[in-house]
Amino acid sequence: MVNIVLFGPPGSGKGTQADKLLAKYQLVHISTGDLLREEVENETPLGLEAKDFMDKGLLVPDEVVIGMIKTKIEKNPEANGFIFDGFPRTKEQAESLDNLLDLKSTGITKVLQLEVGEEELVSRLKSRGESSGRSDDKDENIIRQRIEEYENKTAPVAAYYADQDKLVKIPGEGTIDEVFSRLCQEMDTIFA
Ligand code: B4P
Repeated sequence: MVNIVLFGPPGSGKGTQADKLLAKYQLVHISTGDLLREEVENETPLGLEAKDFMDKGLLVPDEVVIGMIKTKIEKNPEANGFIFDGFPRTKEQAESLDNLLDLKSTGITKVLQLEVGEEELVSRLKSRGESSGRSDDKDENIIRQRIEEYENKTAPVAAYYADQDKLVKIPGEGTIDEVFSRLCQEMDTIFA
């Protein structure tokens, strides 16, 4: 199996690039952001709990997110591999993911970290907020809170994967197609 983590701050292009990578490499996409938004839309107990955190720009508690990932992995027993988008976001999530993949005798192949400057992140998310209806993209203070949450809790996860020699940094600025072609260069080294 080939299991990829798309890593980076909010607005760095994870969701955008995951969609393009799936089409090319036939992997199963797991986005915790999408899964959480689905729960919120369906007003499930999990969604109602998550909404409070998301609307404030905070991470949803680990146990909630890890449970969702476990279910999604179990629902795809025939997958050739997964693209994890927006997960893991804490060291505890990273360790749990290793344990879940270990049960399938597999592990993370590579972590692709998209690097984008803060002002570019804010500008992308604000412009998505004008059309997407996403409550966490509308207010600049919430956007900056999400970036701060990333710096404090998520950025340290990069060191966890760097220690395992799995982290590759990719410049995330430029057009969507330019970033995609940089990601494909890395993906092609795996599938070569
Ligand atoms: P996510 O859904 O993961 O949201 P995101 O990080 O903001 O989005 P993403 O990074 O995928 O968007 P993209 O850059 O593609 O999380 C939302 C919330 O859910 C979190 O704040 C948290 O509360 C919760 N959550 C999710 N996962 C969690 C976890 N594991 N643990 C705890 N809580 C969790 O797109 C942004 C915009 O940029 C788009 O409009 C796009 O078109 C544009 N764009 C992309 N690439 C571009 C480029 N190269 N040039 C110009 N614009 C570009």
